[in-house]
Amino acid sequence: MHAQHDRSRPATAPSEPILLRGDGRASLSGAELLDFPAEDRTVTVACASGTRHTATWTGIPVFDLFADVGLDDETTHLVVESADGYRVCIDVYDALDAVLAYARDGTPIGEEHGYETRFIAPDIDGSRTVKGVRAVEARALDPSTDPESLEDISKKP
Ligand SMILES: Nc1nc2c(c(=O)[nH]1)N[C@H]1C(S)=C(S)[C@@H](COP(=O)(O)O)O[C@H]1N2
Ligand SMILES: [Mo]
Repeated sequence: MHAQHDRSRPATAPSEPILLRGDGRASLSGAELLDFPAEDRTVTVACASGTRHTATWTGIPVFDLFADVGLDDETTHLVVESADGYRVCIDVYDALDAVLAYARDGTPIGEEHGYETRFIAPDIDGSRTVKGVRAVEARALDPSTDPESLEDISKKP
């Protein structure tokens, strides 16, 4: 599950940058994303409606993305947002194995779907595997803050 990605496999760079907010801010272009070592995760995406499918996703361990931006020790959650406003809030422990994926079963996601990147983690609900990631923000939430109050997981048109 944590096998290092075979770098000889062709990869297409996502066309949109990913915005990071931690101690600092950064915007990583698709080309810069491909410079990070990638890993594979075989994950079953399961929806409350009953749909499930398993695939091997290739991407960058999410916390590696924050190497230059810096991450507060107090970080409790990652808020992951797509361009259309779909937004989830993930406990950092559930995000430890997460990747920002750009390929699915060896094919760039954008070649087969209407989005190019996906937030994938083994232990989160399918509804929280965000398609078309635009931004990842580290948050230190007060225990009185309901993480779900930061989410918008209503279906987008
Ligand atoms: N940006 C975005 N990501 C999203 C959604 C969405 O509406 N917008 N739907 C979620 C839900 S509810 C599920 S179950 C899965 C469905 O993924 P699939 O199309 O690969 O089965 O994507 C999730 N990611
Ligand atoms: Mo879903």
